Amino acid sequence: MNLCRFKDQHHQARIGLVLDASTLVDLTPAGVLDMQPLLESDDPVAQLNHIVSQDLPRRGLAEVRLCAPLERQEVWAAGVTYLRSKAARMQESGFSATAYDRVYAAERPELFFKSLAEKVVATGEPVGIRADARWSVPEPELALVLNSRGGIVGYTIGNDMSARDIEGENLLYLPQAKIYEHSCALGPWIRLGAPEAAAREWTIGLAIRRQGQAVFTGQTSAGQIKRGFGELARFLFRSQTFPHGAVLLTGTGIVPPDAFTLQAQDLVEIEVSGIGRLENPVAVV
Ligand code: DO4
Ligand code: MG
Repeated sequence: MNLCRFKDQHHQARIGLVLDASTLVDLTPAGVLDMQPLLESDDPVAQLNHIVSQDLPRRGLAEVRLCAPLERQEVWAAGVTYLRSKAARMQESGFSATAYDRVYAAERPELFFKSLAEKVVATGEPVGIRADARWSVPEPELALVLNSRGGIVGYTIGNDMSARDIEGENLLYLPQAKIYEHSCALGPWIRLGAPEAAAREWTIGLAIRRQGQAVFTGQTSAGQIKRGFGELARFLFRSQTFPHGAVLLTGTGIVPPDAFTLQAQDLVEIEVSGIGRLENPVAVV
């Protein structure tokens, strides 16, 4: 079951349920004006099944603009959860290489703040590459949608855009490598009702297109993530509260070769088999 936020022709944000590749049900007439009460409920899927048994208006997906599927949640990210990410970062970072090695093996995961909800870009909107970076990459990641109790209520797709040269120059520059204008994309919607074991079977694919040609493609599986999803969520909620819930990216397992950097007007496509596709053009910010 896929829950989305969308804007109609009057630019009003609404909540919908995506039925198939071309149709959604508008939940507004059933009184669903925000996602949060659903995400906070004990069984959002049962509630939604009940709601859609009413006769609600349907809309073509092509007629609406999808918004990023979050409201007031903070977005956080886990790092170095795949061997591929550890190896690439050790390679780029010289004197701080051992930090990545140690955090991969440590009990405590790397978790960092990524974005405020209002700064997240939706599918179709541009993701940014920093004007002062020379080496920029997308990071395609499975994202956990967490309620205020730290429970995993769903999944979406995340792009943790990163400036590898800035991170590699000095690990203390990580916030500048990771947090800047349009550096986080989420979408296209939230997949509800999938247990972790099913989500770990999903494949994650990345394609980067330049003038219509694929200049990089890669694939991994969510099953390669070293840590349990519950483990990541529990660390995030240690000594911290999230009254509106949180979104937690789970790390990247796909890293383009070192000679590759994104350029303005590239198109980044991230596909997660159990969710859908997040697509964003690239712009310099
Ligand atoms: O350690 C720096 C960031 C790691 C990261 O974003 C990832 O592995 O996805
Ligand atoms: Mg990342």
